[in-house]
Amino acid sequence: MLKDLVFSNESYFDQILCHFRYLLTLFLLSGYHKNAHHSRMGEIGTIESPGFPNSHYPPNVYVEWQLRADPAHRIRLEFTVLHLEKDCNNDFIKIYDSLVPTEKQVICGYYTPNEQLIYLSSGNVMLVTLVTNREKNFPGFRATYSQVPVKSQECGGKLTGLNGTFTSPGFPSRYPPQIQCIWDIEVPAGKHVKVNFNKFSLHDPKQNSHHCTKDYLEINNNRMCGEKSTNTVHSSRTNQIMVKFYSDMSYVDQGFLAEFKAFEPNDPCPGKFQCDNDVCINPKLKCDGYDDCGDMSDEKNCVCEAFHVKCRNGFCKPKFWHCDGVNDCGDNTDEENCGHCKAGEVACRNGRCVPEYKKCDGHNDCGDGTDESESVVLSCSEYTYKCKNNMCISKQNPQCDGEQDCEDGSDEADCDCGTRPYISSRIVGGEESSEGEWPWQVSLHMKGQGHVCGASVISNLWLVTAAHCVQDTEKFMYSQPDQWEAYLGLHTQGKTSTLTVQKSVKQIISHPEYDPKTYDNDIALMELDSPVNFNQNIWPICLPAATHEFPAGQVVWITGWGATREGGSLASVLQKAEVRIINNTVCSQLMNDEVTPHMICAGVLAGEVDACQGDSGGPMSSVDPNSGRLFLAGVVSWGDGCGRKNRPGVYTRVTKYRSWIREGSGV
Ligand code: 4AZ
Repeated sequence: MLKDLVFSNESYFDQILCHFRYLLTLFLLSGYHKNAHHSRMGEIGTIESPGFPNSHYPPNVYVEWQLRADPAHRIRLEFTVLHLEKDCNNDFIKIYDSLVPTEKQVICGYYTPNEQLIYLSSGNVMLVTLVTNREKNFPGFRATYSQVPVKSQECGGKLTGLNGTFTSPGFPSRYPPQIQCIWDIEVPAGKHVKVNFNKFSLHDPKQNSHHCTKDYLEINNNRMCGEKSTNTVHSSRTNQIMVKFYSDMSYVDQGFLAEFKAFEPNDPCPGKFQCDNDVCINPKLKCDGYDDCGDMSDEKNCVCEAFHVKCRNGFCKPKFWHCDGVNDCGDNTDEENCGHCKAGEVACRNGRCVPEYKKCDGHNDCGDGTDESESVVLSCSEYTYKCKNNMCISKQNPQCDGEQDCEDGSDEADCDCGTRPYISSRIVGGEESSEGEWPWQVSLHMKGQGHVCGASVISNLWLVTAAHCVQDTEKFMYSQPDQWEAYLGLHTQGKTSTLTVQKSVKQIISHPEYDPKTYDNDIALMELDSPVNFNQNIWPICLPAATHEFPAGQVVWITGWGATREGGSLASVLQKAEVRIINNTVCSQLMNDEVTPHMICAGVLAGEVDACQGDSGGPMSSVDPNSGRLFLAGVVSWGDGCGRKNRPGVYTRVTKYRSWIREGSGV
């Protein structure tokens, strides 16, 4: 999101340097284009990068668009498509709150919005520039501009009554620079008032969120900035509260959406549980093992039940979280007595235990490097990553993490995967995804039947799916490539866009040891009849190395158009759901000992969130915490119904098939 935008509030020297760089850029550029537009009331104009949407933008161009509005109006600029090179030093757009590119107010960057991307000017002018360099040109951007009366976005004032909402000016657009608003909120005498933020995003790369001097919100004399969770509540001790919002001339963010509510001072949460941070929650959520308040206060002073682990610090956590590799208690109680390592010891990946004080002491005490965060070159084992030159390193999941660990750089080769070039805008218990959020997700249609299975894009020619999707039945020849149509870049079934590509299938390679009785080795490769051009809705996911670890407890995402409840009908819009990896031993106990080492389980053991019929073959995507890239941790395979309690979904463990995939597809 906005974290990718870089704002420069330059010093005088920086400005001169910047201006010099700017002139040099113009000198070196092959194309220099200047456009001027005046927005009229009620009209929406469009600006787009050269060649858009038919071709990628050209190399070495500087294009500028001067946008003007009538006096007392702001320019509203909304990006509908934005797909530039990720490195902001190479190709970038800058948006200025003036007409010349020498002013301080600069917003620059590459962007992967998952919300609306709208900018407002503080006055009636705005300048947009696009600079591209020689290499790597991408599809570009399209944006609409219009004018909005400043008056319609006036902010602040007196708010009265029992409840109401207020927002930063223009929300959900980015608020304009240089603005100040003061809201005076007053509820009936005798009551107190609380303000709850449903959205709060006042991020500025030049501002520390503990010291808010640039853009901030002030409430009860407390300044807030940065990002806040939706569980942020401020209460008054009287029937009044004052809220002040300030934005400086630099970087802008999306702002906030706030709600105020009067409450009885002696009963702040009628019928609900009051958290220490003044949030009110459903009383059923107290002591359920989850931090529903956001400050853990609903998980304190609990009496643990038989299905709980009793943490020393008083928390109760579901028993299934015992020894899942995640310190759920906070004091590690749930990760103790998990086998052989004693308290105060580190468990090495190779099964050894070493004293905790030996962690990061520069010695490879485990022997496999687990206790040292830096890469150590070792003899190869199942716990090490093998570089192309056959050297092995100890670092966990070093692949495409942005740091070169292998001497030959092979851990950082072939890394154009697992990112989401652009996000605009079943699964049981999920929610609708945004367009472009899962660009590797494929919908496999059987001719005459429509959507049957999911798949994942791993290259411009190859997909990974489940073997059980491509087995013949009495009625249908699912193993025949000519029976399938693959839809890439699809969001809503039946609604193709210019970014959707339909491909025929040339070849299907089902795993030769797929066992239809046990679902062991439930994986297949599909070759498209011709290479697909990647776009913002079509992009490959990274394949994990054989030694990549997806530890129990890690959050992963499942996506698909499968049934939204057991026995239900397929989803029309691509659904997503967040689940956690479950330890194989625990999973096998829950699933009748039917989970093999070639499988990986994930789910929410409380039920309700799961993959279901029609999601099969689709991805279980895991965000690598270091690089932010998504890796294909699993392929939706089987389960006992959908969303049942203590019945997680079972997925094909992709790490087990890394070399099989390479042999079959070359990827
Ligand atoms: C299926 O029938 C299916 N709950 C896929 C996943 C799950 C259940 C059924 C997991 O394709």
